Amino acid sequence: MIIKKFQAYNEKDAVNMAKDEMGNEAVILNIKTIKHRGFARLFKKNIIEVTAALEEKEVKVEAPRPRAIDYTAGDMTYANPALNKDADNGSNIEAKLNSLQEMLEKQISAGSSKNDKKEKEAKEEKDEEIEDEVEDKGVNKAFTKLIYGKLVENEVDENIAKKIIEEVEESLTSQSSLDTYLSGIYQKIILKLGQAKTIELAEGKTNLVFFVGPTGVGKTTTIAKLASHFKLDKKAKVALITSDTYRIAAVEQLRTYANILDIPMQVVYTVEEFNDAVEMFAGFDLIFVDTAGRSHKNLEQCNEVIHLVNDCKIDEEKINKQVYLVLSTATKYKDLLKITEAYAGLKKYNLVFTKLDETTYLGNILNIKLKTDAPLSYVTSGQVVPDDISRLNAQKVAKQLLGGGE
Ligand SMILES: Nc1nc2c(ncn2[C@@H]2O[C@H](COP(=O)(O)OP(=O)(O)OP(=O)(O)O)[C@@H](O)[C@H]2O)c(=O)[nH]1
Ligand SMILES: [Mg+2]
Repeated sequence: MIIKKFQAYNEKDAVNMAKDEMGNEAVILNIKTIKHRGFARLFKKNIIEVTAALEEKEVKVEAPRPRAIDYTAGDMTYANPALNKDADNGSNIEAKLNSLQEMLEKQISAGSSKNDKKEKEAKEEKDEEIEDEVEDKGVNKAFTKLIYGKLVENEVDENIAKKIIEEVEESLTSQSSLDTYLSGIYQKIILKLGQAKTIELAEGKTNLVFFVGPTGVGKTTTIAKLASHFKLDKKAKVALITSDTYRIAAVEQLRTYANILDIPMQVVYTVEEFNDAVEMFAGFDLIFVDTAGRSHKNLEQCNEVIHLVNDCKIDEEKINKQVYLVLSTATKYKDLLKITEAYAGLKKYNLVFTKLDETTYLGNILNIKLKTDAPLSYVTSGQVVPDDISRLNAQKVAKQLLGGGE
């Protein structure tokens, strides 16, 4: 993994610097505000430091791989008493996870390459500290089991949890410390979650944004939240189209939001009417398309939505089509798998996860991201329009999956 830091006066510039240098695949591991101390803080702006990482194609194995892990065995002790010294119990791991941020920063500063002389010296000091730790510790089986247990408890698929652990262990030496190990797992999860891809206004083009998915997951509410954000905060020219004509209440629900936000709305029954509506809204920045919720058990109904998305007539020079598959975090993993299968006909889509306020276990976000390879985008965590929505924060999700953070 390549880790680099970028500093700017605001988060956006720092993230852009990271992307310019490391490419779009770079994933943000950490965002830190560096405040000036003393008198300087009165007239100097704070600096935002972004730490970005990039997965290397080939994983270097520095040492022979540790023994295969028995994830289920109850035995937590080693014959060698020196290893037992570090065999964490539940409360110890909680403490480590709670100080994950601090620990991570230490690991990142030790691992990232810097030219600055002073920073080089500081790095060497840190390296020594870490080497000391490495010497008197050692990743042990009990710790591995606890990490695995945490991930599975948070509903990460067992095979995915095993894979993450194995991949991290491949890059460790048998002498690596628990802190190195834990931050390796944390960083690996962030890399697997990937960079969230959200709506970006494109100059001179209309973003045509479809929201599709099962019944009642929050498609219409999510559209209302985003429409409000883009209209009020970004001053964008926004329009709505709904093809959900199966329930009168559905049209009325969207019309209510359209009226409050003073946004034009068109109801369409066929693909032809849809094409006309898009033409009518030519020159708008954003057109949100609400679709009828479809059960994955009724493939014919799912295919109707897929047909609209795939077969509508789009002038690619003027229109940037994006599709968001909306899923609820409260849905069971097996059902989520079936849902993504039912919507597989969508050629390209991003994932929105709703109702994070209704569950503590976020494993499905990682599971479905890895199963579909579709980028994650927004998460919603309540019914309030427009507040309860945000860009998915991979650091937050990773911490939660490891049992730390909120
Ligand atoms: N707790 C919680 N409820 C939400 C969230 N998002 C939406 N809801 C609620 O979920 C219910 C369904 O939301 P809708 O936006 O109508 O869902 P939909 O996907 O458009 O539903 P259909 O059009 O019937 O398929 C409403 O009561 C929303 O207020 C969320 O993030 N958390
Ligand atoms: Mg709806």
